[in-house]
Amino acid sequence: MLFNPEIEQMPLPQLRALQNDRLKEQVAYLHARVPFYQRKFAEAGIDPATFRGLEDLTKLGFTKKTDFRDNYPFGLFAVPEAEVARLHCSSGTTGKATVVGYTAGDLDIFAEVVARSLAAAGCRPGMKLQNAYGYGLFTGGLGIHYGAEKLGLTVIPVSGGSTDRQLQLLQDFRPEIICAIPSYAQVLAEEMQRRGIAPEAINLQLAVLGAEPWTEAIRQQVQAGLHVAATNIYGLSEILGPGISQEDVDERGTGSYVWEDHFYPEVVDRLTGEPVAEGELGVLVFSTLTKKAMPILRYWTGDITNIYYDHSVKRTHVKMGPIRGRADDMLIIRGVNFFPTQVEDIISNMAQVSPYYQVVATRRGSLDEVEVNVEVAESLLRELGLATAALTAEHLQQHECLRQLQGSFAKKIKDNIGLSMRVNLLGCGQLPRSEGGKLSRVKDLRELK
Ligand code: ADP
Ligand code: K
Repeated sequence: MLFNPEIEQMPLPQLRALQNDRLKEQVAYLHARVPFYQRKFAEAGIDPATFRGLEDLTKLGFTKKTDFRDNYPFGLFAVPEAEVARLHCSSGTTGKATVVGYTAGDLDIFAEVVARSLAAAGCRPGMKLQNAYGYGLFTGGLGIHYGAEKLGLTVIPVSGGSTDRQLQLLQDFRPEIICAIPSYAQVLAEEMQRRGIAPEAINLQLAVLGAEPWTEAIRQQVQAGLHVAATNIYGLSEILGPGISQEDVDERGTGSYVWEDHFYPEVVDRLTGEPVAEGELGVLVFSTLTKKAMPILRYWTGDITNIYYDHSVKRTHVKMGPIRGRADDMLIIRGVNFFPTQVEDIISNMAQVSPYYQVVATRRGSLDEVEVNVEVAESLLRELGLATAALTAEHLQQHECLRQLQGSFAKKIKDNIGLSMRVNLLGCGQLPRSEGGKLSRVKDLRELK
């Protein structure tokens, strides 16, 4: 079933013309309303009166995450605050950094593209969907929610976590669909097996998974464990939220359709910023074509992937491959975006620790874990008579102040970043430096990649 066959099967020349018209409109709209883009257009020599559309788009520089931070909170909005119907933040950012807004019309489009996505995933009106995406400032929960309602599904808004409750509802309410981050779907599958719940005891048929990278191996595991067909949903807050692209249930493994009538994709070289040939890997860049509260042009997602037309008979829209990595040091931990510099910001406000730290991500079972190794400030170690020692569990036992430091640091991380991390305190020079005295701040030891 196609939710919007007219659009999803629109012949490419017609789709291109539609994108072109919409882009021209978006440029004129931004030019009239948003100083940030007025400046960017002036720098690029773009004048709405002569702008030809898609062919002129590459003249414009990229919009980056730092532009959101610099214009915090509402500097990129194109409508008065009173016309903003909802605000969200990108996951992993508490308050500052990435705020996004939607008009009532934007929310309709959000629901439309999620409804399209769920239909492509195999969902049909009348089915029940257990939504294990997090509800709140994060776009995932509510984004899926309203799209599911628009498609005519019954939504069970359980949100993330509490595995006991998830498993109970799967057995009692018997939903056909689960939406979750892939690693959490793995947890549910493992828990079912551990508790001896047969896949037949639940009624799942479909899993719609996204918000973090995943692999074919994970797909196989989830499909076998939950007795489902599992498809990929992709998105990001700066452009909208989940529902920017979606895999078709009958075309699993061939890429996810990008809803090109609303989001114009480009893939560019990570170093030069130049567009690459169709199918080549590079950084994914999006321009919104219809947004009103916060239209964004040429947003540098940092996600590495490729886009290509595979001439499927089902839809005309372009497909994107799985996300292969990041062009920056962002980590995605249990679906939550996390930059190691967020730890650095906390450290720079704590006198008792040194600037030498390292973030180590591992995957235990199917869930990501993060440890922060940090060297204690030399002054504090001197005070304790430990300046030359490698810190051990015994030292922590002897010195209450070290235990307190460990606890308060972990709490600051949890409060500011929203993720629980284990903190390990080290002595001076205990972290390995490379030749220039430099330390690699991030070690991603997770298998996936
Ligand atoms: P979301 O709620 O869709 O995760 P965020 O703005 O919190 O939105 O995070 C967006 C980022 O999450 C993307 O830029 C990408 O790195 C990652 N992401 C989202 N969906 C997927 C997916 N299906 N596969 C891989 N990475 C994804
Ligand atoms: K994410």
